Amino acid sequence: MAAPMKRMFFIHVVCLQLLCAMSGMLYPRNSISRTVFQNLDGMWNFRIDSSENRFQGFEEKWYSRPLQQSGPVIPMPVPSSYNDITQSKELRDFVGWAWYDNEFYIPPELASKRTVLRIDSAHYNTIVWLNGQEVMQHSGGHLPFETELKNYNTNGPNRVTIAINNTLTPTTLPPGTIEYKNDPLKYPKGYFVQNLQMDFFNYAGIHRTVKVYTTPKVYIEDITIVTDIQGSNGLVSYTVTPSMASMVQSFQITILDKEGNSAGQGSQPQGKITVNNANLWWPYSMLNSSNDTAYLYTFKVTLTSTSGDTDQYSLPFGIRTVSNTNTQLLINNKPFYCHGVAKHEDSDIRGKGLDYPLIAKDFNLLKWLGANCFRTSHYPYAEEIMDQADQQGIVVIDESPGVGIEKGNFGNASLAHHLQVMDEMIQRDKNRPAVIIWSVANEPKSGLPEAKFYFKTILLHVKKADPTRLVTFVANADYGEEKAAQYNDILCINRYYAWYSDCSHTELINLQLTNDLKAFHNKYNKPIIVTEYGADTIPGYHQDPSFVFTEEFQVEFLQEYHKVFDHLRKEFLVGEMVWNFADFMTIQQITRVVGNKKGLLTRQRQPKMSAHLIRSRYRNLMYTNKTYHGSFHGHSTNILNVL
Ligand code: BDP
Repeated sequence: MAAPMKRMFFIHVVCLQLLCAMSGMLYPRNSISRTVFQNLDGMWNFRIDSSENRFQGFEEKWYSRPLQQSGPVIPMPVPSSYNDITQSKELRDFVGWAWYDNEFYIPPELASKRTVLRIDSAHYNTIVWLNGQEVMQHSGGHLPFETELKNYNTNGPNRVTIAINNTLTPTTLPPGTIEYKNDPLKYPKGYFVQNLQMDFFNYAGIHRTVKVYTTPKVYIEDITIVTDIQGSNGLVSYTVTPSMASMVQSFQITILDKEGNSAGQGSQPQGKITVNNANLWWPYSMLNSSNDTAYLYTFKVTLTSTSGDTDQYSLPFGIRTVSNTNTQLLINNKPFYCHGVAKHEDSDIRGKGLDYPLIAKDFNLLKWLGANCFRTSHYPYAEEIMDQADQQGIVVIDESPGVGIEKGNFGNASLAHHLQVMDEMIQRDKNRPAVIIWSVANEPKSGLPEAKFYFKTILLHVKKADPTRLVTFVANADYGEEKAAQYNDILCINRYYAWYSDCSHTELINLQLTNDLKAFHNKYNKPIIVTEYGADTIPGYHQDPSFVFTEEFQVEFLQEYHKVFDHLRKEFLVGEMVWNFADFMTIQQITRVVGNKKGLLTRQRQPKMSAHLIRSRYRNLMYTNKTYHGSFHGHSTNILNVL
């Protein structure tokens, strides 16, 4: 790559200053008053700006006319990462602005409605134009952004142009750096590389759906639901935020059960509704014969405005509580033991693009493995994935894109952006029963003195925004060096004994891991989840006795960890998560053989030997007291039915 990047950074600064104002951003759902009338998924026109300064698109105003008039375009699927779609190495490894455009129609009869353009996620910095006029910017991948469209055509097509820049800098989340290689004997003038501080490929593009939807002019902007349990009743505290409070004539609120019967009502924008004999939301592994797992109610709001218009929105939600003691994680006041996986949004061809068959396959595999939880390592996953977790009763540690925070990433600009991202994430996922823990970061350098203020600020901010869930960052520092873990509600710890240290020596795992976890618990007196442990395994490689990278080694490695887990879960260990659910793509480097191979499954979702081990272990765990709160006698087939 040869190009000075100064202009590109300039645009980053612009993006950060003009972040879209936070609003409710309820997920677009059809109702009697709302229509998602354009789903712009499909083939878009696409080109990258590979000019020397990566700025030709702005200099020539590519947004001012159809993209194909600016030069050659190719068809690019949305949603998808663009990197693996062609045979071009330049496109796969591109750093800079990528341009998309497409057209859509807005029928004249919708002119009286509020019309919104929503992008469910684009990575990383995004600028959007409608018919050549800039309509929004957003900084950060993995989270939705939207804007009301005001000046559009009803008598012809509307052209939407989207420019996306995937450059990671010290103040983006995740952070990265651009490094210029200045030795003229080795590199051409202006040569640079993008350095990543994370272990996954920096896929880019329009990763999730683009939609146009309508609401009435006076609309339900936001809904917040917090639940509690009193005896056999559920307490549902809620706030409904209208777009223009002065224009609201009335609210009608109904809680509907699964059969569509009313389970409670309200008529104020804020209040508390008691649901008698509530069906609680339980993780599927806590199922017993008398409860309906992952029970979802519907919170239906009808707003009538002073002009006589109504807006209606129906939000699924669950009644459940989350809490902890110093040795337990509690869901609905019962001990919950988390046996699951850390995942990635990652697959062949589409990279991080939303893909319904993949979502369905992954949830079937989670159930097949007997996993009752996953972590959205290392960024918020698509809302369609989170919906499945809510519906299928799989608990989620919801993680921000704060991965790889090192020295140089603890400054004020980083902190301000991190807080903004946490707000956007909480705003999006705050009503989801599956989410029980917010993880603000993965493996930051939390042994550095500056980490203390940084994480104290973020963790307290998140706790204040949502006191109903636990907050944490996922740590890998030594317990003696750790500077910020005291602000976590629960400790999430990643460990790689016998892999990154004492490689191959599985006989040391028991001693080292036991001492380490006990020391952490003694120091902080909080429950612990081991959120990562794993070994790279090339499918089809076998050797006995075991040898690193073989399937035998992965099984032996996991089994040694399990011995420690089985001992410590009687004390303070409340969860275990294998790294990783499936193999995933990384940058090219000598420690990665076409990606990270620590999956229980291949990237194509076929099981390695270890998947069978975990499947057997997790099924057994479902029968232990710590994951299951009811009586099994005579009903054990219920568990098997849902797998
Ligand atoms: C951990 C990171 C994860 C990596 C994993 C590994 O949290 O992102 O992929 O190590 O090296 O430290 O496989």
